[in-house]
Amino acid sequence: MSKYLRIFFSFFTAIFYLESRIPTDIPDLKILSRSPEIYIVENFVDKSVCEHLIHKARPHLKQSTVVDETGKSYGVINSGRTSSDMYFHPMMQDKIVGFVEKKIASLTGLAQKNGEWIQVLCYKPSQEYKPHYDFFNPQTAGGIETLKRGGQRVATCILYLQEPLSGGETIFPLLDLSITPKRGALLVFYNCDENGQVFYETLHGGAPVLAGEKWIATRWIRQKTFT
Ligand SMILES: O=C(O)CCC(=O)C(=O)O
Repeated sequence: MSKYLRIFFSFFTAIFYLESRIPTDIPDLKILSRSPEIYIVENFVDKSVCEHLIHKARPHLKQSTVVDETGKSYGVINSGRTSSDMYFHPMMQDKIVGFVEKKIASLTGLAQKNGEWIQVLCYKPSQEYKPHYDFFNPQTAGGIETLKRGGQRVATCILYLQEPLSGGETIFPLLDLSITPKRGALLVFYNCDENGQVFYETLHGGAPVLAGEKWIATRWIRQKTFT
């Protein structure tokens, strides 16, 4: 490669890295995709944090729902999402929940106040979340309603609290990516750019659990303060 070509490529690469929202110098961080940005941080929290979140969440679990496209209610039961879940709404938050929220904000550089309440999910054998998008559709009444609460979901952060014995991978079918849950690891992906332009490659889901129980905590981060 000629000297000029090399200079051109180094310049281009430098610009690309400057624009990336993937943090640098984080131990145990593995980049899974640069566009859209997807990465995982192993050992993000320790076992005691995972166990605490599961213990606190367990008595409050209810059948999971999805955004109601008609905008009439907050959530509707959908055969594509068969897990159970609960939200750590402000009345239920404690030191550990605050610790996780702060740690995610510090990793991503995205303000803590922009995060939705952490949601803990439990999948039992055969339960799954079929491929879907986390960003809201501004063409539907439900999408318009949810967008009012802080804008688009810029990032999704999935903290693995307990790995199932088998199955339950987080999958990105359009990117041919499959992530095996590992307790304590945090998966982060960006659903849109800074202007809210969505990334259709982020189609993702939770594959059916085949044995054991899978527990995760999800933190979605909006463009503005979540209300
Ligand atoms: O269960 C998983 O691995 C994926 C969860 C998910 O898709 C979500 O919370 O949006």
